[in-house]
Amino acid sequence: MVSEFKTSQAEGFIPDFVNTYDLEGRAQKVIPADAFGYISSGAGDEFTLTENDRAFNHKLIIPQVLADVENPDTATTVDGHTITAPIILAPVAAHKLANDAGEIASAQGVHNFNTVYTTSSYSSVDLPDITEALAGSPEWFQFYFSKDNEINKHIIDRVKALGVKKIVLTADATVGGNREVDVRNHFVFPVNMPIVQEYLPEGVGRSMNYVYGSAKQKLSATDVEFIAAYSGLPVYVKGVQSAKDVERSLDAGASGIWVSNHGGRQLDGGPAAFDSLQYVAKAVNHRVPIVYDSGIRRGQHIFKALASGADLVAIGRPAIYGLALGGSRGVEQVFDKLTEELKMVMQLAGTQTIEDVKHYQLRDNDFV
Ligand code: PYR
Repeated sequence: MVSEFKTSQAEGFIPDFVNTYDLEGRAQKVIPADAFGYISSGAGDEFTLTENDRAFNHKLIIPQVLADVENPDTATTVDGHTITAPIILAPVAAHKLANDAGEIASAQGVHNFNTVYTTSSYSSVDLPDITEALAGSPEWFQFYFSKDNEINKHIIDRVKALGVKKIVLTADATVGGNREVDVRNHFVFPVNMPIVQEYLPEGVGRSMNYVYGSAKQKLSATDVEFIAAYSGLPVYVKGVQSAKDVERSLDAGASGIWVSNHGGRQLDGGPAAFDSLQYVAKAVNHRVPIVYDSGIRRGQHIFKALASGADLVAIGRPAIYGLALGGSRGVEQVFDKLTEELKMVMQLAGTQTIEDVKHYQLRDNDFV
């Protein structure tokens, strides 16, 4: 058994918050070392994790002057709901690792900012409490699929009853990546995962590999078809980085594609997700919306992702560091900071609206 777990209880705006990169070192001081290692690290040599950040330099935003732009508008529409900016919360396991208030505080922060919250199957708070804290803001549900379809049906019944708008099938984590930091730290979850308790009755004291091993390994197009047919909800496939997986997903009835390499936590040695985005966008060819995550730390990253084919970007670690340092206010502040940066980039790039950003032509960087 794990000994009693004590983490941050912070609630309130984070002082001297300059950019999201600064938050990691500060969060490290308030999150227990093994939990911080789990959140922050990537797989193997962390090549892919590092590339996620570097790859944004492969494309350049050329300033547009005399562009007749003032006070750019970052708002966009999702699920018939106008959100403050095209930045949503990615699914992240066990927010209680970062703050005692866990997903409740994250959901409140997301609601206060006004965007979409993606509930992780491995949340440390149960579904109704997250939905209540969201107070009507759009909620998507990220599925880690059970091997048992009766359990899957029950989970779908629960999320549908709560009014969840979309189901996101994470398909790139059928086993854990090579999380060497967790191995060195002997990391096990000190908190439960109530949403999946039917297939993971005792989450406390379990390693990430054990948790992944409890879910389904042999995912295929049939699983996408099953979720779409049983739920009647739009299904997004998350972890797509190739044209082949775009076709498999769309043929199976997916309503959206989520480009991600899981924040560099899964297949080390793979491409930066941003480098994959252009191939995926070409293959999707505007047939369905694209969500992008992995490495978003700056407003300019958001601009580049939108100009490369994404409709929305999702953030994980920066929001979790905000949660650790400032609870719901910290989460809100991270979204606010990225929006403020995006707005500044939009002005300097001569783009008034998010649609303008999506039509903006980035220049290839021939110098890297
Ligand atoms: C992760 O640790 O990356 C999960 O998605 C659970």
